Amino acid sequence: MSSTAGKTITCKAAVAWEASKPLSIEDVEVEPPRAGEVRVKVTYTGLCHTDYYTLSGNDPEGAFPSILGHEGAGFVESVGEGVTEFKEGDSVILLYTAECKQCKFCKSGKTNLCQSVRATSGQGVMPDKTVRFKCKGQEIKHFMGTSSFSQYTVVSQYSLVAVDPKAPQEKTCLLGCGVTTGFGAATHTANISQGSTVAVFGIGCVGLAVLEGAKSRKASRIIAIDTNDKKQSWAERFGATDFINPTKLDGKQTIVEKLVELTDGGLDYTFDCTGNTDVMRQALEACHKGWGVSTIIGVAAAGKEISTRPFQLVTGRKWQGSAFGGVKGKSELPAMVDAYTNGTSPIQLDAYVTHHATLTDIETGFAKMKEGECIRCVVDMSK
Ligand code: NAD
Ligand code: AHE
Ligand code: ZN
Repeated sequence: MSSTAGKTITCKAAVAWEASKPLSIEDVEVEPPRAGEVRVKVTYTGLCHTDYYTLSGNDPEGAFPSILGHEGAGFVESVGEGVTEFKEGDSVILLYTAECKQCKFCKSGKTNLCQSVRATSGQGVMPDKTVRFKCKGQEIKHFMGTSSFSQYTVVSQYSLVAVDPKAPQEKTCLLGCGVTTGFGAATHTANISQGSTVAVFGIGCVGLAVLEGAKSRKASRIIAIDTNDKKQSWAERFGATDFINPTKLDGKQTIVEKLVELTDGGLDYTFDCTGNTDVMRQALEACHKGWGVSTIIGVAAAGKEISTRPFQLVTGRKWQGSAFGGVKGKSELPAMVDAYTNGTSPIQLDAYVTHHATLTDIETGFAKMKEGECIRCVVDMSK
């Protein structure tokens, strides 16, 4: 048993005291895990746009003060009463989309949206409705059931998965959100079929992973769309056959008209990876009449709504969404990690990591992300 088991641990964490304010590195107290919970020493976490979105105050579920972060990996430090699936030292990836294998959703075979802890994680509390973090005498909320911006975090036993300890956590942390989300949206949610045409709007981490998913399904044409020209070489490296910057069209055609012309009536599959509701509409309307399917992955700000003429749907286009790529974390991440370690993965995981930061300078990492400079910034939580 670890020397810290059963004791409160004081460690560093990036605390979001209030919306739209920089994160503050603080000493936080992390209580031991209670029944059904696991305490994890977080080694690495990716920075995802959703963390920034919540910090900016645009998340209806945002609660402050809180410890954000949901793309984390680390080691089990100790387990609470009744936890048999994990032991001290296990190498784990945190799961913001939990998997309990027992709830109606998990048992349905129709969705990855386990609801065992969803209501409480959305409120920033543990399943017993209390918190495990304290700072300066004040209770600090959890985030997405993970809170990976802390050197130690406590999560439900349903919100983590053990993976091959040989896999480097500075890379596998990305499987906790962005990469799995994009790849799974292409291969699970949309289930792209061989020979089909695909358009991906927004070539960040998520969009690149959609491209890799489309490539792995042998799509015949994969069109990447981004307002940033620098994304062209990235897109091509990850499987795009074409790149369009919609701001550089000659003015005679909209992006939808251009795509419809290029693909003889529209695409078989489109994906929004921007979070912009106008782009979501473009993605839907660029789909082929009769069968095109558009998948929304981007997270839109509070108050934003999507719209289109119902005729678009009446005439056979389908609109759907995807969370965590439709992937069941406990059931599927271990094999994704194994494919990475044995060199058979269709995902170029290492290439997604363009920037590094330490916990102490996590704000610099956020700044790079906001400037659109990085695909993923991975934070070393030990420094
Ligand atoms: P990112 O910011 O790295 O990438 C977004 C890309 O979209 C950028 O390259 C940007 O230049 C481009 N873009 C912006 N406006 C555009 C426009 N009008 N037309 C075309 N391209 C445009 O973000 P990311 O990390 O790849 O995440 C993408 C979105 O997915 C975010 O909204 C994020 O919150 C969301 N997300 C959702 C899930 C999920 O499970 N549904 C998981 C992870 C992330
Ligand atoms: N809290 C927001 C919704 C945010 C959202 O849609 N989150 C995505 C994951 S983003 C990861 O980077 C998701 O998985 N949603 C499904 C779920 O159960 O949260 C809001 O609008 O309230
Ligand atoms: Zn994310």
